[in-house]
Amino acid sequence: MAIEAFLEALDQLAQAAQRTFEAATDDESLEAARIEFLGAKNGRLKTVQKGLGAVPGPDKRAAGQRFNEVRDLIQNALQNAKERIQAGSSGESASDPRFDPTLPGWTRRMGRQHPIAQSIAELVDIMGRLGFSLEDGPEIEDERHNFDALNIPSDHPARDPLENFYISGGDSQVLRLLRSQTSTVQIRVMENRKPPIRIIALGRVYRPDTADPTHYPMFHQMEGLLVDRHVTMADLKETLRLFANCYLGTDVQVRFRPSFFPFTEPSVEVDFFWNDRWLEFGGAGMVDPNVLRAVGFDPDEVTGFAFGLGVERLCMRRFGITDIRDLYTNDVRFLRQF
Ligand code: FA5
Repeated sequence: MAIEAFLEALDQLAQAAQRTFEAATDDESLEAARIEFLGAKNGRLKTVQKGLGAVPGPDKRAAGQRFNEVRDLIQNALQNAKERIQAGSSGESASDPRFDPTLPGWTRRMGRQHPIAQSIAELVDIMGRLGFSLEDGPEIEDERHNFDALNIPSDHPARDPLENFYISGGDSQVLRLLRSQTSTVQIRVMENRKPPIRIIALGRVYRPDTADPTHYPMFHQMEGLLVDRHVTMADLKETLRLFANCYLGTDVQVRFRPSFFPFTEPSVEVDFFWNDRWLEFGGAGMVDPNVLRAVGFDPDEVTGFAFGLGVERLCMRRFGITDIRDLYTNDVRFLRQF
């Protein structure tokens, strides 16, 4: 074998070995590379070494020297790769003079869900266990679903432009608005389904309320609706008590105060006694017979209960948040706590 061919084979081997050791990412791939190039029996270095015997006598010494250099080079490449893998994927090695072990490390923070998203997931889970399935409805509503079908007459103060976000333009026949309550979904479900119905709806609602510690112009409600034969106020009370026990703990009590909503009769406000205080969380009642008739149900055949709870207030009590505005200021120092 001419010395040129031998040296060429050595160069190619050195390059291939370096590339392969640099590409190794863990102990297994490095060991596989070591066997490929430095294996005692069939390693590629061994194979090339066999060609040394065929190099003509006068060139043998030079060829042997180059062979030793390439062998050292490959062994060094193996050693470097070993250190790199031991030092971890950062590529820093303790023997690297640029590595300063006194510098603070990189902390990677875990992302987390917003407290409202966490609350919604838990509310869906609890109500699911009580047999309520989740329904959805649009945030841009028409007057029929937000008011008319809910027995809210056209002169009712709840329809006042100062109390709602009406949307101008579009189809002039239908006045649209950002929904002010999730009770709209009650109607959408009853229009499309026959009893028994047992659903919740969870989503954003909008009211031009001035922001203060317990009010925000955009907030979430959890609506519940159950329509079936022989549904009574006792079922409503028991369902809300069970819900409150699951979400806020077994030390919570539930109180119903007489109230008025056009779409329920009788109507109540729902308070939970928790941490030494009564707090209002929502409204509820027995579905008004007018509402049942408007969707084609016979009030002599079926009855129902409905409730609408403020999700922010539930979430605030649960996490000990005292100002609703903190939920929407998007200050990660605050949100990171939950
Ligand atoms: C209603 O919206 C009725 N639709 C509830 C209902 C449903 C009654 C089904 C009967 C049957 P109300 O306007 O009271 O009710 O609002 C319910 C809850 O939403 C309140 O108790 C409160 O927890 C929450 N809420 C109301 N306004 C705001 C606001 N601006 N910011 C945060 N939460 C609010």
